[in-house]
Amino acid sequence: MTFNERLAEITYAHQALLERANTPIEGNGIYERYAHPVLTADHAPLEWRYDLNPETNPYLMERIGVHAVLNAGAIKWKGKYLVVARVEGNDRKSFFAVAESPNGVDNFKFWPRPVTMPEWGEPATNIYDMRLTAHEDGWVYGIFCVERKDPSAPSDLSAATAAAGVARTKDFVNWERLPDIQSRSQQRNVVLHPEFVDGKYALYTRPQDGFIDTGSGGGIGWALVDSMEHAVIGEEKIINARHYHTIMEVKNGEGPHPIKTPRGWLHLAHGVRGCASGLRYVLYMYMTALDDPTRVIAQPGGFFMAPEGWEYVGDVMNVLFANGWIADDNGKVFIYYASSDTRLHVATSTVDRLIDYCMNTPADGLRTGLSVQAINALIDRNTNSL
Ligand code: BGC
Ligand code: BMA
Repeated sequence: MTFNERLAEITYAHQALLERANTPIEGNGIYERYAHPVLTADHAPLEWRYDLNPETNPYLMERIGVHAVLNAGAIKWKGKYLVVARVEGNDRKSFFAVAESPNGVDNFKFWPRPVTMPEWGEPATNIYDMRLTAHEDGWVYGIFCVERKDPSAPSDLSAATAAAGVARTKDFVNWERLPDIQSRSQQRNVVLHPEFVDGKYALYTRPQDGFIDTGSGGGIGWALVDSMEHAVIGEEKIINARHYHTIMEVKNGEGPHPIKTPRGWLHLAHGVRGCASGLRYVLYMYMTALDDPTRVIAQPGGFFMAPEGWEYVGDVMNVLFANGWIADDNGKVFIYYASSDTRLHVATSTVDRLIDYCMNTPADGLRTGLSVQAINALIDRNTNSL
């Protein structure tokens, strides 16, 4: 095949992938999954991967491999559905890139260049999992994990530290980097609440003992800080704790910032448990009170979404992770979730259905006897209503 024939072929295939229509799949009534992922490694622009000059690349080989597109922050902006995805190269470095869609479910297209994130302090080895918040102060903030080699363990090549990086933008191209959030512990899942609380910025946190181990860090925390320009986490209150023999026995973390509804704040989070095949990441939901975002008012038992079918397979198996969702003015909700650290999907629902799910799904009784009791209570109601 000549250079030009090959170029025509890969250009055609890329275009066809980007324009592929997506269709919802009926499921459990709570949400719909979709036939295709919204972004994959193959969506990365050809200009990022190929040297398109026949002189310097006569075989038209890929020069820079993109391996995965996953965990994306999301926001509705100027009528478009925008995600700031974690893009991971074959070199295991991840970075951020903006992609936009006219309808939220297909035709996602990356902007011409990935985000050039300014450094702060010791340059990061890796950055990932951005949570976007259009704050009432007028800025759009991105808070993300900044991973660096652990300086206290120079000979352990896996020893790393995780901190929360902060940047803000008005156009998603130019980012103003602010100092990393100061915290007593390492932090990977920090999320900015969209409103001031008692005149302060409010953060969902996830204190952890080490880089991987959350240890004594009891769950999703909450902290108020005076400024995002030099945020310091002082007092941290655990608002959503982990429990033995639940879907979040080992770790949990806030997803995107919660959606404000008349009935309370709707939260999406991830829960992790350990099993023989490794860590299993699933998504779960809870609600907190409108006048007090730290007070849990509903928490359905078990997971909201777990890997299904081919979602189970990927670079890091058995993982669903979400750090972005969009609530439209008409109440439709677009949940952007990644499967197995490999590709990004969408699921849709509505604010009303998600509230119903949270308010009317039995809570986790934390033991098997109570699970059976909940089923019997449902059977009784169904029998009486016949
Ligand atoms: C990976 C993340 C992962 C974290 C903890 C990092 O090196 O890039 O995807 O969440 O380690 O396992
Ligand atoms: C981490 C997260 C994600 C990732 C997950 C599974 O803790 O921060 O980046 O999806 O593990 O590997």
